[in-house]
Amino acid sequence: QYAFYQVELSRRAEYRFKMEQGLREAIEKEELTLVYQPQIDVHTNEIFGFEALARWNHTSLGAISPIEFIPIIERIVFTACKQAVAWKKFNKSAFKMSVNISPKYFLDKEMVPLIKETIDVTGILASDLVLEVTESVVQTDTRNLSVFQSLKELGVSIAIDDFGIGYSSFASLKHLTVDHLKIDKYFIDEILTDLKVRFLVKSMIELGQHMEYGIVVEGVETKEQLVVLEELGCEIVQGYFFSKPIESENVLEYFSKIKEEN
Ligand code: G
Ligand code: MN
Repeated sequence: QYAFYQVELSRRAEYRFKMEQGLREAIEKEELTLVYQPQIDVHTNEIFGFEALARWNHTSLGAISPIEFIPIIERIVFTACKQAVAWKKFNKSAFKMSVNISPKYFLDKEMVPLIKETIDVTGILASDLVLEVTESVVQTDTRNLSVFQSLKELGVSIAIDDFGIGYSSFASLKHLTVDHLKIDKYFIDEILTDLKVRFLVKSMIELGQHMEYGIVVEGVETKEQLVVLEELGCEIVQGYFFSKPIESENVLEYFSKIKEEN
């Protein structure tokens, strides 16, 4: 009998083990934090919502995005909703809270019940919760379709994250009920220098408008990019030009600042 020892495989398994163990400890020690990046409505200059982003600084693995680890996703969704409800008491006017849901979790049997429980326990308005999913789950796989259906029954909003860079199946957009498209930063990076990119963004915005999806543009870093995006009819913008992700204790201050500006 022969056995092949694959160094790369065991290294990956070891990394995974180390990371999951670290994440468990991080939850216990509460080293894992959420930061919130504002999304601005360019027509009214008001806050459309926030995207909750997890930050975890591991001593030996560095800054890691922990979104693949299911107990972490559950924790993130719960915390983000609880925060949204608390901030809404202060802010009065409505805003949305977006959380990233990994494709792996999207098909986990615990996902829909957990989202339902989170809405019930935190009291967030279902439509104020936006689940961001990447294009890979927007396919006409029957399992995905039934999850989309259940989420729609709960009343939560769904955004297609990183739109345009993955497998965009236009056919599946025909079957699925989506609320927002998030146009990926990849396009915004070149919107000033590449006319083709500008046409692509224009087309995505028009597609969204015809389908009655909200359009969120990610990764806007400069005034010049914003000017072009406004010309193209873009509605909601997220990016360093407006704000980097903010720590939770500074969010109320941010609400006040925006109110003063308007
Ligand atoms: O689409 P996704 O959820 O993967 O993107 C969120 C990530 O993009 C976050 O890590 C956030 O910090 C980052 N991000 C948001 N706006 C900007 C920006 O304007 N510039 C850059 N470089 N990164 C951004
Ligand atoms: Mn996202």
